[in-house]
Amino acid sequence: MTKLTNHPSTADMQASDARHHLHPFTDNPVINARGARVITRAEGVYVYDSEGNRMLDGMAGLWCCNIGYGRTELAEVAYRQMQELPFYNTFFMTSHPPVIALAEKLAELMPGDLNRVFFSSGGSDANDTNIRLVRHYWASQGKPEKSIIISRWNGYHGSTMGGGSLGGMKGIHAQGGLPIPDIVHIDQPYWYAEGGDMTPEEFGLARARLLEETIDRVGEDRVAAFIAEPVQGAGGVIIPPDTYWPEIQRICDERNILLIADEVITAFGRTGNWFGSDTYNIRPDIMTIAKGLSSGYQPIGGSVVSEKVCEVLDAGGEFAHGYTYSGHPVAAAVALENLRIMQEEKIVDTVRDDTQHYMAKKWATLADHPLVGEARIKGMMGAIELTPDASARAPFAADAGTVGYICREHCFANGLVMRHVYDRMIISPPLVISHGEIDELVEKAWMCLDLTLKDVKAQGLMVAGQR
Ligand code: PXG
Repeated sequence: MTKLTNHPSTADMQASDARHHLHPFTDNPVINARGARVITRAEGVYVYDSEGNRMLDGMAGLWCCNIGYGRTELAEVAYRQMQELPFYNTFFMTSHPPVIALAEKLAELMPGDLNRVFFSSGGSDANDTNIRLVRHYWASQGKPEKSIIISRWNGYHGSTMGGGSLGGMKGIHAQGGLPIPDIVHIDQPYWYAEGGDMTPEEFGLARARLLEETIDRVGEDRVAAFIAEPVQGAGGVIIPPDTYWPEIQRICDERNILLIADEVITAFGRTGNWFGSDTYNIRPDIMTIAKGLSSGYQPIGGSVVSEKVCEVLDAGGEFAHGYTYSGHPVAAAVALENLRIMQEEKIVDTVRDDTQHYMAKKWATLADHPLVGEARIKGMMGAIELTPDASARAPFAADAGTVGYICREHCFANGLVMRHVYDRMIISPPLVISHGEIDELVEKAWMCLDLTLKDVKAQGLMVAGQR
């Protein structure tokens, strides 16, 4: 069999990529001028590019490859499923064995009575489902005016019209007529940058109470739901103070609104338990899932819905919504196999009892680096804040992201995939990462911080600016 890795030269692929491929969230002229890095294969926690460079993948692809690369069991399941039933839909009174088995498995793993799943191909379209679903939930109870969804600035919920509207990324809102009507954003629980003189505990409460104040301001009879990530991922691994989620839960319990936990990143072990909702004691009415559901081996996501919500939906007749690939049989079979491996190999238990503690200890050492203002981590998602003045938690005077980009480039050049969100460096490695690989990750991170500091000093960028 010809190996897929027998590819054209890097230069030829880069030229073709520049000519024909529009990349997501990428400045196309910039990537075209320098040429994309072409990733050709992966094994365990490492990815390899077309030049043969090996990199420790500190991002698990894009927060998704939880069981690591190269699991042939998943490939075999996909192969068998494609031969038996490569596609059938789940519309119009039909179903098939893989989707039935996967929905049942998810109901078993989920907290509370999140027992039924509406499938999608990813997180954005699952959140679009959520918008329509919660509005339909209230409308079918005679309350169509309960349509506002409250979310947070710097939250990320995808980039479709709905997902991008729920998210609080100003760059996304600026393009294409977003946000859609009846989405209201409140401030995030980002203590490092926005907490000022408050303690993290005081700040967590203050930011949670913005939800209560906003419900009061717009009127409870107008609010359908609150949506949030247990830990913000794409926003820069914003770990809320411990006071935040209990207060949010209290407010949602006291008010007649639904709570949607967007666990596209935090589900399936990322925060040290099966779900971020377990870690923070959140009782969502709906949970968004994707990414780790199949460890990224197949595109699949979903909205997992509580019995309370399902009862109303059932009484409301047909929900006029669905995607051709809702519950795709190959994706469902692969997701099921991924969950089987995670359970049988006790991957989440190992993170909870062992790896996350080792990682936390090692990650914390980065706080001693002169360029680092804070090193924070929850389970297996972490961030370091780059700063010219740690004691003041100061940002750089240079444009946000200038220093983070320098650091990211050093990481890539030195065999470590660590992303930057402005001047925060973030990691979310495969959950199967070993102690030795964690040592390598942290050693490389330190070395790249040294290289960055040298550049930043040479370029006169070690200057504090204003928030
Ligand atoms: N919700 C959350 C919490 C996410 O992290 C989505 C929804 C959307 O999922 P899809 O499958 O439609 O992409 C996500 C996706 C980044 C980055 O820059 C993060 C995501 C996607 C792309 C880039 O960290 N998260």
